[in-house]
Order: sequence, then C-alpha cells, then structure tokens
Amino acid sequence: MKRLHALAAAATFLIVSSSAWAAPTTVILEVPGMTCPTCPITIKKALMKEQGVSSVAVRYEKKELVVSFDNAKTTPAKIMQSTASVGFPSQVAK
Ligand SMILES: [Cu+2]
Repeated sequence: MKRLHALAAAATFLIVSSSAWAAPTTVILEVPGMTCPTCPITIKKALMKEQGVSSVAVRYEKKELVVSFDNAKTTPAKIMQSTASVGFPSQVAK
C-alpha cells in the first residue's frame, strides 16, 4: 500500500510538471486582409472560441495579431485555419 501511494504521488508530480511545460506560447500572425478596424473583432471572436487560445492582441496598424495559446491544446497551424475560416488567411510573421 505504501508503495502504491508513492507511485500515485510520482504520477501526480508528472502531471503537474507536464502542465508546467505547457506554458503559454505566443505567435505573431500577419493578417494582410485586416483592412478596417472591425476586421480584427471578427478574427478575435473566432480565435477566442478555439480551444487553447488564451489571448489575442491586435496590432491593427501592422496588420498583425499576437496570439497566446497552450501548445498542448492547439498549434499555430490550427490558429491560422481558424482565421482563414472567417475570411482572413494569416501566416506566421517572420
Ligand atoms: Cu474590416
């Protein structure tokens, strides 16, 4: 029983440390189609519905989005698909 308990504790530790690795990742996306100030609102709405996306900041003057996400739950590719699905194809800024 004691051994089992130690195993359970070790498993809990692993879960905790793996979620610590899933620290928010940030990606900057270029969205050339953002041509008026309401465009980013549409995009932001779509992105905030995506699993794992924690925040979306808009740099309208640069036509960029700064997206924070949990890389255990989503990927930049999925985020780009999501912006494209509401009419705004995007790409990772270089
Ligand atoms: Cu617009």
